[in-house]
Amino acid sequence: MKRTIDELAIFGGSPAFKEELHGFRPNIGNREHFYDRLNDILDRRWLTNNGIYVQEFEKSVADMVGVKHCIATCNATVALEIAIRAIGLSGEVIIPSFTHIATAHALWWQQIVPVFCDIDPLTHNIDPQKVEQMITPRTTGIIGVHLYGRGCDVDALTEIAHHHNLKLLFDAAHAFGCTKQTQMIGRFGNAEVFSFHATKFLNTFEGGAVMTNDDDLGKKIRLMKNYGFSGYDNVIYIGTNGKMNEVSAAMGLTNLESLKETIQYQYGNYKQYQQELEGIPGLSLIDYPEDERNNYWYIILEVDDQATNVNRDELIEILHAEHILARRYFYPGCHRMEPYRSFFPHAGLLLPNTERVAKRVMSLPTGSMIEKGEITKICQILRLVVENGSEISHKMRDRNGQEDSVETHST
Ligand code: T4K
Repeated sequence: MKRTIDELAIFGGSPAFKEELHGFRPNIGNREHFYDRLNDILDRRWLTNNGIYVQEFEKSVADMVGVKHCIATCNATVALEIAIRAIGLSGEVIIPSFTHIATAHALWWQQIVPVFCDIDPLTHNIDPQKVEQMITPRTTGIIGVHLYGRGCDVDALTEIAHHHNLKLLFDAAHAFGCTKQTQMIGRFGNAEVFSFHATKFLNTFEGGAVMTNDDDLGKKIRLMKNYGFSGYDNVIYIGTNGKMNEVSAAMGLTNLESLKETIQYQYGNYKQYQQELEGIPGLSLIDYPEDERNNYWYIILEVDDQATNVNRDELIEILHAEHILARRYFYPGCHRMEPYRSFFPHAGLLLPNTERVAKRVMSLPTGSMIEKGEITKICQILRLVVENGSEISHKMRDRNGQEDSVETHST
């Protein structure tokens, strides 16, 4: 355990972890079950194109969520692109800027303008009151994002969509296994999209799915993910190759078997972080309402640098030096990334909460690979740093100043 700031790796001490502690080590279920499925896939020589494992995976997910149609895809970005097209979005679509760039790119990729909306500073989810202000005659829809698996204000967004005759889609990339109040996420809007990427709570290596209760839409999306083929030689829509393969589905089915244990483990990590960080001034964990189900996959720390005296970026630098790979999800906000930054250079003026939150949050390492003792070590470092915030911050700024001047002299 480090007791003084001179022991911190940033000031020359040895790193707290020999190897880098990654944030999102994939959850991997029972290997024997996975190998059995893999062998079966190889024996049967059916690797993709709506194989039996994809069909079983789709049925399992649909049953679990309680939705009529689950259309598995190769990833969530393509699932979003297909859903956006199938629903008929065009012109402008309102989305939060505080999300992964995939939400915005899925629109722009098909010449639809993402109109960035501010977030609620408490939940970090899109603020429905601000949505109303962003509607123009060109607006055709809204994409809500259930950030960190915490459901956004579905009721308010549904009402706005109804009132203005807009389509409503949800990016539920983080929210598999979560509820909004008592309802499983995946059931809302015209459609919802899950991600099953390796770094997600439930993974299929790469993968995603569109969920919908609309029979016609479900049918259309199913055709669109297979180039629009309806029968061997008949294409009836524009389409793409968005198919999930059999190995991915086998991984998904295997991981579904241990979903309960995975959530329990995650919940344990979250509770441990919560307890061990308690009372550290200026550090607060995003909490998940106890009356809603969450997968607890994201441990999000908010840093109030007025109280900690070190800012979020300095904290990240300190943690990285200790080989703790905390991440700034989702800094700096989509509006500050290309091509949006160039097209809408002043978008930030309407996004004060996004700008502020994006500078304050970080995601801490978790997952089934992390041990209790490792979480304790991370929390001890955070406590040591905050207890000595001013001194550390001065030391880092002096050091950075010196490095700058060395660079200036040598150029
Ligand atoms: N919408 C939202 C709101 C999203 O967050 C995302 C994706 C999407 C849509 C699009 O979904 P997909 O099309 O990807 O299905 C990662 C993921 O690639 C991305 O899926 C995810 N969100 C985003 C939040 O995180 P990166 O670029 O930050 O990942 P990377 O490679 O830096 O990995 C993160 C950590 O996980 C590292 O510490 C390494 C570790 N890791 C990663 C992989 C891939 C492992 O330990 N093993 C692995 O196999 O984007």
